[in-house]
Amino acid sequence: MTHILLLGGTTEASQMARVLADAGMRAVFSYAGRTHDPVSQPLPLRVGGFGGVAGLKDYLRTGAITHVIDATHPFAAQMSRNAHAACTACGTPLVRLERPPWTPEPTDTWQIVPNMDALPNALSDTPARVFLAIGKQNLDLFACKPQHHYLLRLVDPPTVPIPLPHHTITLARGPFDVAGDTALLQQHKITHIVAKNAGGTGAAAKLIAARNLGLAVILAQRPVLPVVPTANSTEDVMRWLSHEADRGV
Ligand code: 3Y8
Ligand code: NAP
Repeated sequence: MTHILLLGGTTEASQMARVLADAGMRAVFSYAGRTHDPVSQPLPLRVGGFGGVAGLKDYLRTGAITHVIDATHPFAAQMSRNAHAACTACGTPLVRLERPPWTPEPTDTWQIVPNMDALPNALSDTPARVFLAIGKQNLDLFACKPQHHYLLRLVDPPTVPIPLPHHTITLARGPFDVAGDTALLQQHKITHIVAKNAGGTGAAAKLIAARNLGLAVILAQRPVLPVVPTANSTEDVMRWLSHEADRGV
């Protein structure tokens, strides 16, 4: 009896949940519980960590999970690594639903750095007005560059002090659009965009707005993830599921 664990938290995960629900497939949608009021899903929900690899293995076994779809964000590297380790240990088929990274247009002069830690040093020392569109989990990286004014876009109000002396907070949950992001960048007189190369459509608007306004863009490359079967669309995932079914999984 098929029972799918869908690791969520992205636009693609929500699209996948809709496809699985419409196909009448038995599945559970998993959130980490990072936000107060996540978008509802057309599948049964579970919220919170599993308790590392061991906890996830227990969940796979006790939940009689037959397949795992990792549709987490490309920067949710720990979850993806844990999913690979637990599924390998349990012999549970795993597929990662991923979206391609953003690529610059010929006229773009994006600065690409290898990882999140390299982002602050990509900023010059001259005070700038930076749209720091990385959420709230890595803001401390920028404490070494207090001279800039940072515009922070958060899903929920911060629960701890922000380690940046000059900052403005805007609360919003994507997906975002070009008109809104253009207005935001102009309103705050932004000179630089700093972000993760998340890919996808939900957060691309800021890059298009930056291109239109001629602003500097600094992007962190994605972490390296374990090699697992991958899918670039919900259709690919459904084909993978039927192929696994043909194999008797
Ligand atoms: C909890 C679920 C959907 C999914 C929507 C996507 C699009 C909008 C763009 C900017 C960048 C950022 C952030 C972002 C985007 C989508 C997608 C995406 C970036 C929600 C969600 C959860 C989270 C967690 C949250 C992180 C934060 C990152 C904000 C829901 C809305 C910056 C990533 O407060 C916190 O602790 C937030 C933490 C991880 C990164 C960070 O380090 O702060 N996402 N985002 C998921 C869970 O609990 O499992 O609340 O509804 C989902 C979405 N966020 O179904 O429509 O697919 O990428 N999310 C980044 O790209 O850098 C915003 O502002 O331009
Ligand atoms: P992470 O650093 O890769 O994972 C840290 C721990 O959080 C995991 O080991 C796991 O805890 C728990 N976790 C993560 N995703 C989970 C999920 N979908 N279901 C259950 N537990 C989960 O994760 P993250 O970067 O904080 O991302 C958390 C969530 O936000 C994910 O759903 C991700 O898709 C979403 N998201 C992240 C970003 C981003 O920029 N990182 C952007 C958009 C959306 P245990 O070890 O206890 O199992």
